[in-house]
Amino acid sequence: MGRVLIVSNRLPVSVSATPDGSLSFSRSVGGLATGMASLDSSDQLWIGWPGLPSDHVDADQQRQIEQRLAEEHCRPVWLSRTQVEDYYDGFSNKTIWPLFHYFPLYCIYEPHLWRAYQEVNERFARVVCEMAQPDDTIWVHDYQLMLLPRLLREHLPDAAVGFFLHIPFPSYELLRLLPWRRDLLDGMLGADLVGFHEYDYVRHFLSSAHRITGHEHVLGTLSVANRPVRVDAFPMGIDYDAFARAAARPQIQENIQTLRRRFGTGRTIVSIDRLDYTKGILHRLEAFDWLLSCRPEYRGTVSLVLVAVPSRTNVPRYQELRTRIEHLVGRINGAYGTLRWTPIHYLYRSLPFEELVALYRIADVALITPLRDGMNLVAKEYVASQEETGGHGVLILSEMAGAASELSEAIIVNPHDKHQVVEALHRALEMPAAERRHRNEQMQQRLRRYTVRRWAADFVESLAEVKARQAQLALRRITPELRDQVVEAYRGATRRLILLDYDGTLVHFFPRPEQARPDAGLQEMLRALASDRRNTVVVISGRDRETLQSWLGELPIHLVAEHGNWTRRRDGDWQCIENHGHDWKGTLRPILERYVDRTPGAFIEEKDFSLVWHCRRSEPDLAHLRIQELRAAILPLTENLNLGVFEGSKILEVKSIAAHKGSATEAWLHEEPWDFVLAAGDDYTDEDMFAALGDNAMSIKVGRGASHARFSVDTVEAMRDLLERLTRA
Ligand code: GDG
Repeated sequence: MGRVLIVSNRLPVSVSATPDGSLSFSRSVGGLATGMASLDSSDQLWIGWPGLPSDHVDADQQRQIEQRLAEEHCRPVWLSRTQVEDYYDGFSNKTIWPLFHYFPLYCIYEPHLWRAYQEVNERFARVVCEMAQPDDTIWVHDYQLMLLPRLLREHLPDAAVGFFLHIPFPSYELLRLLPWRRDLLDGMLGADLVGFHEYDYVRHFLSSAHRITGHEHVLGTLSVANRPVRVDAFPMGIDYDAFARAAARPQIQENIQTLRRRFGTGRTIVSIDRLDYTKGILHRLEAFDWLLSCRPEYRGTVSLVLVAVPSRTNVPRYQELRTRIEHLVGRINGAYGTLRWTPIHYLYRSLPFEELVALYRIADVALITPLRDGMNLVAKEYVASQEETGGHGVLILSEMAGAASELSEAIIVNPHDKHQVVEALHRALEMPAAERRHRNEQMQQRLRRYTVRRWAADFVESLAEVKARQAQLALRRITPELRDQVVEAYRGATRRLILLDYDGTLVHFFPRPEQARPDAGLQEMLRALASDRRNTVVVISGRDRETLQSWLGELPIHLVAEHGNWTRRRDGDWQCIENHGHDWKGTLRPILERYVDRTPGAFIEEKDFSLVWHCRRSEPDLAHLRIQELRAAILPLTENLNLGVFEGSKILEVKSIAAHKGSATEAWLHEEPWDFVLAAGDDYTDEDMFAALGDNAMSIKVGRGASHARFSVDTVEAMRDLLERLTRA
C-alpha cells in the first residue's frame, strides 16, 4: 500500500512570524490535529494551510518554511490573507459552520465568499495532484474542503479518495437553505468513501443526496456516475492511553497536586471548549448561576473552571460571544464570590497538555453541554482520564453531541433545559462513588477499544474495500480492447442474433414514458444493423405493443412487447404468446389508483397483460414508501393468479409470470444455430434474458450492480457507441 495523504484546512504544525521577522513553529490545537497526531506518520504526507498568509512571508521564508515542514511530513498550501478571510473566516465559518450546527440565522450567503471557497478548494486540488502518486490513499478532512473530492476525481479518476466530515451533517430542511447545496453534495460524492461521526449524519446525508442529486442508496452505497460510493459512520476515538496513563508522568502529578492545594476540600466542575457559540457556554453559565441561586449549599464549596480556548477570533460573532461570556462570568463572580471563594475560574487560553489532563483528573464533574457538536472529544478524554483516579468524576453530556450515542452512561441532558442541567449537576455532585465508578468503567471499556488509531485504520481499510469492490466491477466493464474483440467476433460471424432492451439501454429514462421516443440517430443505427442480412435484430421490451409499433414499426427489426407476451416478426403481425387473461386488472386497478391519488406525481400505465405504477416524478422518499405500501397491499390479492409484483426503477409492475424475457429469449435462441449472440439490457427484467443465454453470448448490462450479464458498459451512450461500431464493421 502507498502513502496516506491527509488533506485538511490546517496542518498539524502552525507557523507564525514574530515581530522581528523570525519564524516559529508549533503544533496546533483542535480535534483533528489532536486525533491524527497519534497516527504513525512515517508513511504519511499532510497537506494543508500552515497558518500564515502567503503575503506575510517573502520567497526566502516560504522556502525555509517548506523545508522545515517537509521534515515533519507536511506540505503547505499557500493562501493569501484575502483568501483566508473569504474562504475560512468567510464561507467556511459564516456559512457552512452555522448552517451545519443548526444556527441558520447566523448564516450569510455571499456569492463572493462562495467563489473564494471554490478557488481555495481548487488550489488544494492542484497541490494534492502535484504530490499524489498512483498508490496513495487520499484522505480529505472536513467542511472547509467539501468540493475537493470531486476536483480530485476529475484529475485523478482512479485515485482512492476518502472524505470525513468532523461536524454534524444537518437535516435536508437545513441544507436546502444553502444556494450551493448541490455543489457541496457533488463535491463530497467525488470521494469513494464518505464518513461521518454518527449514523444520524449518515441518514441526513443520504436523504439529502437522494432529494437534491437524485442518487439512491442501497445499504449505504450510492452509484455516482456508475462508481460505487460508500457512506458510513466512523465515530472518532481518542488516544486512550495518553489520557488514561498520564498521571504516571511526574509533571502531571505535580500539576494535580498544585490544583488540589488550590481548590482544597472544595469540589470542581470543569468546562473546556473552543470559544464557540455551538458549545453552549452561555447556557452552561446560566445553569451554574441557577444552581448557586436555588441550592445555596453549594456556595463556597463548588467552583466552575471554565476554559475557553480562543478560536476564529477574526469572526465578529466570536468576538461578541467572548464579550458576553466575560460579562456573565463577571456578574456571577460579583454576585456570589467571597474573599475566600471564587465561583468561576475563567481562562481564555489554550492549556498545555500537562495542565489539561491534570484538570480532567481533579474535576469532580465535567459539564459538557454543546448545543450541537459533531462528536466532542473533550468528553471522551475526560472519561479516559478518570481511569486511575480514586475519585471517579461524573460526566454530564449534551444529547446534541455526537459522543452522546457512545457515552450513554453519562448523565445526558438537553442543554436548552436549564432545569434539567441544574438537576444533573446536583445529581452528579451527590452521586455515590460506586455508581460513578461503574458508569465510567462501562464507557472506558468502549473508548479503550475504538481509539483514534482504530478509527483511522478502520476508515482507511474501509476505503480499500470500496476500491476492491470497484475493481471487481470494473473487471467486467467493456474496455476499448474488449470492444475491439467484440467487433472482431461480429465481423467473423454469419448468423448473428442481437437482442436489445429499449428503455435504459438504447434511450435514457424520461419523467414520462411517452417522452422516450427514439431519436433519428437511433432509428438510423437500428436500420443499418438490421439491413445486414446476416443479422437478426430484436427489440425486446416491457413496453406495450402499440408504442413499440408506432415508434419502431417501420424498421426492419423484430419486436417483443410486454416482456414476451407479444411478438411481431419483421413485416408480420403481432402474435400473443399466451393469453392468460386480464380480468385481474379490474380488481387491482382501483388500488393502484388510490395510491396515485395519495402520491403527487404518480400515474398508472396500462398494458395488455400488466399494470405499472410509476413514481419517477414524485418526491423520492414518499415514492419509496408508497412502493413498499402498495406492494404489501397488492401481494395478498395476486396469490393463485399467476401474477408477479416487480419493483423496477421508480415503478411497481404487476404482470403475468407466464411470459418473460427469458422465455422469449429461449424461443429466439432455438430458431437458428447462431454463431454470434449479443444481448443488452439494464434492469431486473433483462436478468431473465441474461440468465437464459449461455456463456458464449455477449451479454451486456448497461449500468452497474449485480447481474447475470458477462459484461457491462456504464451508459446508454457507451452501448450505442458499441452498436454503431458493429454497423461499420
Ligand atoms: C471538531 C468538531 C469533533 C481543547 N482545549 C485544549 C485542548 N483541547 C483539545 C481537546 C480535544 C480537542 O482540542 C477539541 O476537540 P473537540 O472534539 O472537543 O472539539 P472541536 O475543536 O470543535 O472539533 C468536534 C472534532 O472536530 C473531531 O472530529 O469532535 O465535534 O467540532 O482533543 O483535548 N488541548 C490542549 N489544551 C487546551 O486548552 N492541549
